[in-house]
Amino acid sequence: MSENIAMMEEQFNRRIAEGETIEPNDWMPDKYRSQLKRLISQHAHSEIIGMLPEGNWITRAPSLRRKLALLAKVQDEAGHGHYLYSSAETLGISREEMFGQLHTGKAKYSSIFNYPTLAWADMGMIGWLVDGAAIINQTTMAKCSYGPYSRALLRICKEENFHKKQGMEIIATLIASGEQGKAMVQESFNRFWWPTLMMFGPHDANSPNSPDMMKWKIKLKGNDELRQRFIDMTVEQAQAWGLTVPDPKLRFNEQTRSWETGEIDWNEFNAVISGNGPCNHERLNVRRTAHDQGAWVREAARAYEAKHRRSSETAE
Ligand code: FAQ
Repeated sequence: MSENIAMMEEQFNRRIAEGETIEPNDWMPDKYRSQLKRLISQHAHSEIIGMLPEGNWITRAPSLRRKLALLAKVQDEAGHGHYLYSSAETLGISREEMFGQLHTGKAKYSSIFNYPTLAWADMGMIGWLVDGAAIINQTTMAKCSYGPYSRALLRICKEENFHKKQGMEIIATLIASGEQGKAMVQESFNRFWWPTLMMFGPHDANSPNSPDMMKWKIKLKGNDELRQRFIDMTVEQAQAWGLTVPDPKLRFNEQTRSWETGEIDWNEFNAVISGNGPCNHERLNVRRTAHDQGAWVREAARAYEAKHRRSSETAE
């Protein structure tokens, strides 16, 4: 490392330690930049692929009110994808490059969206559990060191809060409808509980990205601490609804005042994140097809932009 770079890095680390925000034109170490590109683009892909499991139920929502709410939620996820892709672009990566990484399987997206949505109760479960987990992770990261990501997350979290309440309302309504509705919720809970715990990533000891990310305050808390926060909050909500957490090893530790769970099936997690989960192929195929079918829109947008550029140049 040249002396000059070493000095810049020292100054950068000092800025981070003092809680300053890093902005796109500031100097940053290459690895800080590449970690952010990876993290933010994966998050953007998660929002876009995350539209698919819920999109599946728009035509089958049980009432007009539910259909409107679900449509609005899925549109919000598209909006989150756009803020996040824009935020990643500030680091010098183009949208086309990010899409290429998604479509070739080079970039990851959240494991949770590779599970099917088999029942209407799953729409409640996604709001309650998946948005609930996303909020815990993202409200913490909203205080991260990179300005454009932190600002995008502030807005995203406000909308995710709405999404969570929408999901909880679906669940409360199904439970209040009687035994059949409650059984539908329990069945969905049984399928979503473990995959939701996997959203927080591997244990800290097996998380290769955490040391750099925490040193640079991209991540402010480890995967295990955030997962535990989610478990403690959610187990009590499940109990209040009379639901059973599908984990025979679940027990309350009086000393730590928190809930201990059985072990996550890491073989399943590894299979899902390496492309072999229940819906990986289907999700990517839908996404690639949508991208191909949208080629004419991108072409028209480019032609429109070029025409306007030419006419403003002529006017000058
Ligand atoms: N799924 O070293 P770590 C949402 C990968 S948005 C897939 O611990 P890191 C909104 C990881 O990438 C949900 N891959 O990684 C919504 C790495 O592989 P790589 C998405 C995972 O980055 C709601 C390897 O394993 N949220 O839900 C997963 O330090 C409803 C080693 O892991 C975000 O993206 C996983 N679960 O920590 C939308 C938030 N976990 O890249 C629609 C931002 C780990 O080296 C409907 N992301 N991997 O090849 C994060 O906070 C972090 O990326 C973690 C992982 C915590 C997910």
